[in-house]
Amino acid sequence: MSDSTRELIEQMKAQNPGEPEFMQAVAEVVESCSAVLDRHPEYRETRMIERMAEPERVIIFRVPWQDDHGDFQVNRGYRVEFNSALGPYKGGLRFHPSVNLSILKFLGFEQIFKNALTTLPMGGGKGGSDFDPKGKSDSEVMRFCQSFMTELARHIGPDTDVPAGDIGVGAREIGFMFGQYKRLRNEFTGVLTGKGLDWGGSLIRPEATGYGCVYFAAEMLATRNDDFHGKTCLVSGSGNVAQYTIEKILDLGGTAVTVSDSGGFVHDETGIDREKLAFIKELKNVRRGRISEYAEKYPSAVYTPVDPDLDHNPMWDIKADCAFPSATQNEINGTDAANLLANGVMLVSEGANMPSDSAAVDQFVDAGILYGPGKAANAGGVATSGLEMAQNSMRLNWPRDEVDARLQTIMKNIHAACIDAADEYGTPGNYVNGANIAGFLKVAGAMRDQGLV
Ligand code: NDP
Ligand code: 2IT
Repeated sequence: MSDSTRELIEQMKAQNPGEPEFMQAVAEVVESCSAVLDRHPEYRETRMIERMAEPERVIIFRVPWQDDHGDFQVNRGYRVEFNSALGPYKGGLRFHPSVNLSILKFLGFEQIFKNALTTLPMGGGKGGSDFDPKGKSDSEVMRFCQSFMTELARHIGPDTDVPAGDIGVGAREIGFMFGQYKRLRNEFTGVLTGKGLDWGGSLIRPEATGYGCVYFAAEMLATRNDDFHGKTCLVSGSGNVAQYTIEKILDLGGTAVTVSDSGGFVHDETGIDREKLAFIKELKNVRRGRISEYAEKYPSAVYTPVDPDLDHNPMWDIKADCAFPSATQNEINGTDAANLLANGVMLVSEGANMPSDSAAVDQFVDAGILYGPGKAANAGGVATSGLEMAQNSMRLNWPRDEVDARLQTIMKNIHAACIDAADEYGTPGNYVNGANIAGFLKVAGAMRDQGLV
């Protein structure tokens, strides 16, 4: 790392104290783009990186609601409107007790580059709350969502800022928030994506992140004349992204052998087939149960609860060919990465956002495996949100095959853009540099054209 890059990172750290996740995401982009700044000194002179790392606007608000006992509750709501150079702010809402400003700023920052890579006209944003939907009744979730939207509604709109789902926000929450927005505004518009199919949603949006992540992985494998047939895959998480990752791995001839939640992981050596996947979907989406139930139902599986005293996750120490982290940030640390590599993993495709910490990323890149960072590999979700916005604007619904074909083309193009940028800047095969540079160049060009705003 050059002195000027190190200085820039240190200066930004000083400006953002107590925001480790945000600084982790920024430092990676700054490092990747140092070669771009050398070639484009005008971007250094116009402080392009510093401007990109400052959100255009951060909204923080009180979310009061009443639980089923009639007790008063209060949570904190956020929307980080990070960058609108390419289009309306676009990005998900996360409801999880761990949510804080650092996490939402890292997610919003990565979203800028991810959305640029999709080639669709979307800026970057992210939001959410420290509300925990776990253990809450449907009525409690509805009252929370209505209160959250009562404030958020004044800041968003179909041409301003278009939120969607993320951890803890799925079809149910999007429905409650959409209903409240419509009531407040007296407008039926595409203000949220991930809507129900009968009221403005797009086919393939629920599947898109997982499917897209596997399409991206298939593109990476194709660079080595390889494919999914016979590949054993580790998948973490058991939510939206994990479920459709497992489904597409099956479609393409591979086998997923793990699935997890915050309580622990399940290892099913015999593979998660379609019947078992249907059980996971029903368990997680309908009954909202724990993944340990999988091992109670299927004797071929072994459940291992999380051990907080371990410095690594034993799930990443299972022999496999590919890994699809699909739960949350920093779920793979340096020890996990070393275990994956020692066991012969040759591909990591990130369904989650920033699931590998920086020590893990360095090891994957140094080892020269096929490593697809989240902002490229999981861009299929937001890309299909962009397709939902397009359909809403036209007041049309495209058929399933058409949306899926567009998603596949977008993932292919993102893969090609990463490869081209990595080649162009002298680090062939480095998808981290490729994604960061290709995304940066597009956003920087738009910011340059639009002047100092
Ligand atoms: P879901 O809420 O549907 O599922 C999240 C899964 O991850 C659950 O199994 C959950 O377990 C687990 N998980 C969440 N937080 C933690 C944690 N702190 N420790 C351990 N496990 C955890 O969310 P999604 O599937 O939508 O999101 C998963 C990841 O994919 C996130 O990183 C998200 O940002 C990213 N992503 C999502 C997109 C989308 O379209 N939904 C698009 C692009 C990226 P438990 O139920 O026990 O909490
Ligand atoms: O991280 C992400 O890209 C998402 N959670 C999806 C965002 C979106 O607007 O569909």
